[in-house]
Amino acid sequence: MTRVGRVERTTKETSVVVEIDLDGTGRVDVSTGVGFFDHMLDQLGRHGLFDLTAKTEGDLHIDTHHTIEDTSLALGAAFKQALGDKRGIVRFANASVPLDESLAQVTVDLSGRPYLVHTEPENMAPMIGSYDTTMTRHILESFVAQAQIALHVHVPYGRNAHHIVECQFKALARALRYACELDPRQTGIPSTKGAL
Ligand SMILES: [Mn+2]
Repeated sequence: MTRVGRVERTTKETSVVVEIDLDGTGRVDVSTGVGFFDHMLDQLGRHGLFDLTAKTEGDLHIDTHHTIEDTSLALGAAFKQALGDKRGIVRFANASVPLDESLAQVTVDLSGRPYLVHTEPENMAPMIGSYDTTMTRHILESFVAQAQIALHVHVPYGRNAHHIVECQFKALARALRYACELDPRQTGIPSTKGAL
C-alpha cells in the first residue's frame, strides 16, 4: 500500500504542484518563492516524516497571499488523497513543541470534517521576511478545508514571531505524523460509523 497524494492546481493567480508521501523519511523539496513559507513546509515534512514536494509559481508581484493560500489548499487536498479510506490509522493525536520561549500545542482528528480552532499571541510582528504573520491562520484554514480534518492549534505564550509560527508547524507535523501512523491492532476504519 502506498499512501501518496499528488495535486496540480492552476488558476490565473498561481500554478501549484504538490506531492506528499505519508510514509516517507522527511525528504523535502519545496520552492514557492516565499522563503519563510518554504522553511515552514520544510518543518512539516521533516518532523512529520513525510516526503514532500511543493512547486508554486504565484503572482508575487501582487503579494505573497495567493501563493501561500493556494499551496496550502493543494497540500490539504494531496494529504486527503494520500490518506485514502483511512483504514488502519491511529486517527487522533496531539503534540506539544516548544521553540525557545514559545510553545505550540496541536491536536488533530482525521475526521473527514473540516474544523479549525486557532489561538496565538496578539500583537506579533506583522512580517517575517515576505511572510505576513496573519497568514498562519489562513494556511491552517486552507489546509483544514481541503484535508477535511479537525485541527486545534494553540500557542499559549511566545514572543518572537519566527518562533511562534515555527513551533506551530513543528507541532502540526508531529501531530499529523502520529495520527497518520498505521496502528497494528486497527484492522478497520477507526470509526463507529464505518467511514471517515
Ligand atoms: Mn485568501
